[in-house]
Amino acid sequence: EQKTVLITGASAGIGEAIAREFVEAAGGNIRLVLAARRADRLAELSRQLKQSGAQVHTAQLDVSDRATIDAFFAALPSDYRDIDVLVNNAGKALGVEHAGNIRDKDVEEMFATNVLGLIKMTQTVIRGMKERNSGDIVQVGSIAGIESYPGGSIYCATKSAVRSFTQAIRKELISTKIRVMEIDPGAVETEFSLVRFGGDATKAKKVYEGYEPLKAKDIADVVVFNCSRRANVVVAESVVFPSAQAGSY
Ligand code: NJP
Repeated sequence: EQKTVLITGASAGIGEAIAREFVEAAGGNIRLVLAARRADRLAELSRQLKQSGAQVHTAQLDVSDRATIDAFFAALPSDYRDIDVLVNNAGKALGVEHAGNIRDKDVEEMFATNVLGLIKMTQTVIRGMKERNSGDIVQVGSIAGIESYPGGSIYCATKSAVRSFTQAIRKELISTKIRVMEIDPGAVETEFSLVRFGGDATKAKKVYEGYEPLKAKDIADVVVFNCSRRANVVVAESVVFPSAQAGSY
């Protein structure tokens, strides 16, 4: 059966790896909706995935601009509208300042992207899933949502908000065939740190000094595995981090 998978933040890192992994696992028999702000990156990824047989719709979407999310869904081609799997992956941390020093703008951007955008995407997709009584929702959270750390106050708060929201909707949907899953990565080598340090590659690299971070594919493997369990099995939360980080969890 051909599934339609919608992934936010598909232009890089974990989202891109999840897209590749879904296509590989389905042997190309899949429809993907790839959304992010960088349309050029999505176009290149789409070109590659189509070569593997996937049908791909790309859409420029800034999830932090909630007013545009309805228009994004309205513009989906008809055969991409019944979303079987939603992967809410778009997200970011900005800075490592103590709470009093974090700029309002960064607080707002983190909440708008990681929380408000994710909520609106989920609410919209749930409506169709309820009508069809099927679907998988995958939230990309973080170990930061389980255990807070200095310098991460706002980011941690956004990810624990994701976790609370996700737990509640899992319970709300308990009598349906909609599965609600969360994956909480530890350190993964993507553009995440580069974004966090405003493009400063030297600072971004220092984050991983002394240990080997995960690859985006390590997370993508788990997401696709979880979604491919038989319908009665819900892997509610997967916490996945590099072994050297285990002691800090
Ligand atoms: O980061 P990165 P990851 N609207 O920067 C997109 C979580 N996580 O893959 O819009 C729509 O390589 C951006 O695309 P673009 C993390 O919190 C990570 O590591 O074109 N999309 C890009 O595709 C996040 O939730 C680590 O710039 C927006 C993608 O998001 C998820 O993993 C640890 C957007 C980010 O790719 C993926 O992050 C952890 C917007 N407003 C949790 N803003 C880690 N890497 O160590 C950004 O615990 N994007």
